[in-house]
This record gives sequence, C-alpha cells and structure tokens, in this order.
Amino acid sequence: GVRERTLIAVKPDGVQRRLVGQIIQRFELRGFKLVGLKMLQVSEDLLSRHYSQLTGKPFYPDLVKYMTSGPVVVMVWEGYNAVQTSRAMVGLTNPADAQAGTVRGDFSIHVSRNVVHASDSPEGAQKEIQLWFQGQDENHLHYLFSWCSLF
Ligand code: YYY
Ligand code: MG
Repeated sequence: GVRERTLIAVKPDGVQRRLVGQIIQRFELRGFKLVGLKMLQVSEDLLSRHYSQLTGKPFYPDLVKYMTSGPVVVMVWEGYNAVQTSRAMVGLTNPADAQAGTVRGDFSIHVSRNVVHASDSPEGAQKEIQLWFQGQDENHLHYLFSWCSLF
C-alpha cells in the first residue's frame, strides 16, 4: 500500500566505510519517507530473532561476528510498495549477482560483507520493525510518523 513500511539497516561494514549518507540519499531521492532511524550495537539475542530462519545455517556464526563487529544504522522507510522497491534498490544477496545501480552492486563484492539489510516481505517488515523499534523507540517512531504526516 501507499503507507507500506520497510526496515533497512546499514550493516557494520557500511557504517565503517562511511556509506550511511549515500544509502540514505538513495532512499530519499527515490521518494521514500524516513520515519525512524537509530544507531546501535546489535546483541546476539536481537540478531537471532532477526535472523530466526538462519540460525542453523553453516554461515550463521560468521554472520553473528560480522553483524556484532560494530554499530549498525537501522531505519524505517515508508511509501508506496516500499518493501519490493527497496529490495530492488538493495540488489541480490550475493554482490557477485547484484546489478550495478543497486547498493550491493555498487558498494560490495562478497556475500559476507554486503553492506545493507532490507526486509523481504510486508509481513517480515512488520515483524522486524516491531523487533528493532521497541518501547521508547517505538513511541519515537509513532511521533515522527504523525509529525511527518503534517506535510
Ligand atoms: O535478505 P538478504 O540479506 O538478501 O539475504 P538472506 O538470505 O536473508 O541472508 C541474510 C544475510 O546472511 C545476507 O545478507 C548475508 C548472510 N549470508 C551469508 O553470509 N552467506 C550466505 N550464503 C547467505 C547469506
Ligand atoms: Mg533476508
């Protein structure tokens, strides 16, 4: 829908490489509205809930090391078809397969350092937004949302 929301995170490599601004700019220029943003160090507990389908995969231990190696910048973006369009903007999971013009296709070379996360379905997005923006952060999100709606 018009007010669909998705969760986008700049992973630790993206933050360390100073790519946050360029990634935000792509979403702003495309026409999406930023309705939540914070920087945090991810806990293993949060990560295992976020990646609950992947905890049994052989690469999961390395994924934990990577995702907890430094702060991430997590955002909620809103707008028409936000989930599907952001997946297209982010590109395929393996940067070797990601097209030029996508975030991963332009900024990364290996699946274990692919710079960004993007929710892959509206249901997944809703779950992830609830997981990453809880309590005070959730109030902040709602406040920002109504404030942004004024114009
Ligand atoms: O949604 P997306 O990030 O594109 O891919 P997922 O299949 O959900 O995997 C999450 C995350 O796990 C991926 O972005 C990198 C990492 N990963 C990996 O390191 N090696 C793989 N073979 C598959 C995924
Ligand atoms: Mg995924």
